[in-house]
Amino acid sequence: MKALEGVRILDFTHVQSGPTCTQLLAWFGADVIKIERPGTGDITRGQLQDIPKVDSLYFTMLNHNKRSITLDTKNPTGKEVLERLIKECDVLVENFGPGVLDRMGFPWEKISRLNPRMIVASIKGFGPGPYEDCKVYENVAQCTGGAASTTGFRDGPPLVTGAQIGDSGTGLHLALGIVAALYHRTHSGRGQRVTCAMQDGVLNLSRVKLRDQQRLARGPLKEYSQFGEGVPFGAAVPRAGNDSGGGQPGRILKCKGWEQDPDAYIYFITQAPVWEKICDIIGEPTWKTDPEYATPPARLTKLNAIFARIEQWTMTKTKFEVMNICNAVDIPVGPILSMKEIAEDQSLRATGTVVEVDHPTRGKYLSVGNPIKLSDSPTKVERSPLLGEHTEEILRDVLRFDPGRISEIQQSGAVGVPPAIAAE
Ligand code: CAO
Repeated sequence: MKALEGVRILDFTHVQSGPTCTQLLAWFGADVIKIERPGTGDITRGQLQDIPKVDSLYFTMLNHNKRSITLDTKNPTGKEVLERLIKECDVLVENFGPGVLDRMGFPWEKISRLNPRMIVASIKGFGPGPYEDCKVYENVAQCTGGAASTTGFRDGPPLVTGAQIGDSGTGLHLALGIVAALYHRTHSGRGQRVTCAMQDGVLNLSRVKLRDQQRLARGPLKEYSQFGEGVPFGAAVPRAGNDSGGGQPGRILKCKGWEQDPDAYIYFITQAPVWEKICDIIGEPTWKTDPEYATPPARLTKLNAIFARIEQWTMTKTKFEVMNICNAVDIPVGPILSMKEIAEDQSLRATGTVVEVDHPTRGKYLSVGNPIKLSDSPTKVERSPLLGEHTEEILRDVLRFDPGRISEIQQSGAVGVPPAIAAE
């Protein structure tokens, strides 16, 4: 039995943040029923399409293991169907723009009246306050959550990161809130609202920078490279390039082949406990005892020179050679892996973190599987649904409508026409 078997999710999510959350719940065994607008469905089905008229990878990679029903929730019959679904489900998850659910005629009070055990989980861009009515996408959240102002190089503009910390990060936060509320319901017998703002989610992931903001009031941040370089600090936490957030000096260094390969680099950390081993590996044994280099405070003003010397060594090796040599003596390093290398990595395939999925109209494609592994509830990644693929099945099996009622609903225009599914 799967961890969340028996939990039914009414999935009103779209684009990336909400679908990340409901996909995780589906991977843990919940029955996720995705409601989509007839005709178009989740907008990402058609975004960044690499094969004409085929659900995009953007959509398929965020909507595995779900069922899809098309439903016009502004149509009176559609509203009746939605009411029935609310009574049959445990959790409603949505990431509509602010106020959409209320305008649809389904505010929290009504949902709670229809089903007092229902948990309503929402992602919005901002929490209550001056920006609560704003629509928000990934990079807006990265900028307003403190990540962009602390990412990048000191002498360059703020940078966003490729990791989708605003969307997927908030989806992860919401999933935890839902599971906590489900557990709470086992005692209280009641549902509750779970909300997560993308700004808050990003700030949570940028927590160490708010730590540094407060430390800055008590003096310069000595572990930041600019301290060693004698560059004064301003009023706010600066961008720190590739310095590590944990206080151990670290840099990204070139490796053999960097002239041709944009990913021939490695993250190298001069952690104090392994300093002597580093000195031996790079051929500077005297630095182990030389008072100018032997202690972390003595090294702070010489980090540029130290990393230049380490890089002289890393440039004679491939990033994988550096990885093997250093890890043999417990020096942690991080080769910069390209997406191509990750896609081809057999150990990630073996653990199901990278999976090959078959899709009736797309064929085979790669996806990221469930990064969270439960020993008694392993994840099997199933393809994403076609638009409205399960409409009839859900009306019949979940809502227990008879054929006559199903036909009435279909004629009312509340549900779309199911797709012709190619033989799988
Ligand atoms: N049937 C009928 N109408 C439907 C429907 C359905 N099944 N599903 C959605 N709609 C309607 C809504 O009722 C809404 O109509 P009104 O504006 O008339 O009330 C309309 O679709 C638009 O919904 P929306 O505001 O959620 O969508 P948008 O494309 O305008 O905005 C987004 C998209 C993501 C900016 C917005 O949803 C948002 O801010 N969400 C919260 C933050 C978030 O999750 N952002 C990350 C998205 S991933 O980068």
